[in-house]
Amino acid sequence: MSTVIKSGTIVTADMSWKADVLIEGDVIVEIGEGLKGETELDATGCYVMPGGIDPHVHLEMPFMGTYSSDDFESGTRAGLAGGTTMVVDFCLPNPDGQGLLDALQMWDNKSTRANCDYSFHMAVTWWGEQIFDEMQTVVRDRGINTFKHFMAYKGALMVQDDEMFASFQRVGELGGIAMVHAENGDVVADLSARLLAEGNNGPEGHAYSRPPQVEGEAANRAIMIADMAGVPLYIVHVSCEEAHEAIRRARQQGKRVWGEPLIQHLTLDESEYFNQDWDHAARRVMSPPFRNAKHQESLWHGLMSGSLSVVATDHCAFTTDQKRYGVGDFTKIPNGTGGLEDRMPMLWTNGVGTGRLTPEEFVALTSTNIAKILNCYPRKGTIRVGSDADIVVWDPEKEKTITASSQQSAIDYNVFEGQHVKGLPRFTLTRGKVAVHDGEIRTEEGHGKFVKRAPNTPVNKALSTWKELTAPRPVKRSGIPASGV
Ligand code: DUC
Ligand code: ZN
Ligand code: ZN
Ligand code: ZN
Repeated sequence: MSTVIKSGTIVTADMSWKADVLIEGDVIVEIGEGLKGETELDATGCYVMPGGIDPHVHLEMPFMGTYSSDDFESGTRAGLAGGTTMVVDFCLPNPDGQGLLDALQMWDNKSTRANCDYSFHMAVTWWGEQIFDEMQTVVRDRGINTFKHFMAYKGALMVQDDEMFASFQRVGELGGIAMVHAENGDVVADLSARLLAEGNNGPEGHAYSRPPQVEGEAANRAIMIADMAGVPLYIVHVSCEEAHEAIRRARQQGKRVWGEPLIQHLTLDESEYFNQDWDHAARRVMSPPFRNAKHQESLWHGLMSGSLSVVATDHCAFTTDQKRYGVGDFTKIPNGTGGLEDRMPMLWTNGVGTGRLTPEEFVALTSTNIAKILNCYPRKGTIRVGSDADIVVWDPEKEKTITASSQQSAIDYNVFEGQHVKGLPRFTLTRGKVAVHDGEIRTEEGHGKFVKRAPNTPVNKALSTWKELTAPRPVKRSGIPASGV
């Protein structure tokens, strides 16, 4: 079965050119002029881009006393509707001692319903010999090379610095990448308790309890710990200048550190929490919270200058009823917002449409960069012969107003409600199968396959202080440390 995408402009992270794309089965077999196939998709006036990769989603995740409401079926359907053809979900072992392999079994079961390809990151939610041992199996046998650590959610998912340091060293040894949710969980817990004691129990308390400093401090700490452990570091949901500044500095110092802002933080601000009705604000409660215009500008500049590498969603959707678990206590509002269907159109509209980003940069930020970081490039993340035919045919003239009533996600609202977007998929293909055909959804439950990702070899220790740390130490005289030690 062959399909040809005719008369479009191919856009990769490198360049754009006019050509047809011929697909046989799952893969791209030819790129050139005048190609023929059994099925023809007309891409006149459109860009032909690698499908989006969303490296940060939580589908059917047990969290804060409930489960996130989009599962692998509705979540990947939403992604495909918006031009995303691969998602990476976080496998979260129960911190009460569940092993990594047991947790993976649960994630394997849930993910069989995926409409598009997917992979997992592994979360390290507690530390012990079992975790140390199983990490090797996770990397070598299961093809998962990324390990996430929560520096927040005290008493639940949070790990301590000594655990993080031990885990980071192990990840480095195995050729993996450490990831962090960077927020100082101790400070958040203290501020939350104080706010509640003062009677500030509404959703705006959530924003007050997580100021930019808690994120900047944790991002800095994670960078320094990663440096000492000799492991590359990926910081998820970077929302503020303080964390961005730490990432910029680290990168300038030659450290392998990447930052991932979310489309929500780029386009929605803290006014969503203040002087709003309870439901409106609670539906937007996520961690980190939305920030002010100064922070948003910093994030955009990071994308434009290359100090921030990837735009994701942290898609973690809860219904209004679920959000209402937190009436009277904002710390019980399930944290999370949706975005899978809207990431690509919102970034195109607010990035390319405003002249901040070129189409090539858009491709890099939504697909190519993360495929390279996660080690699934060029199978994913580009348009080239031999690559999987995960493709979005993007119509820059197609417009809509985002509204919950026509979305794929299973929840009853949309945080982007009323936003006008220009730039939408005409066709989305997942490994050669047309999943979106001119507005019509033709997804196939179970079509998605797990994407294995090999560790990075040789293990990357290109970190600034690594050599200093391992160099012979200066001799101590009469118990007084030599200066500089
Ligand atoms: N933040 C959220 O808002 N939801 C899921 C987990 C997270 O870190
Ligand atoms: Zn997080
Ligand atoms: Zn600017
Ligand atoms: Zn997350």
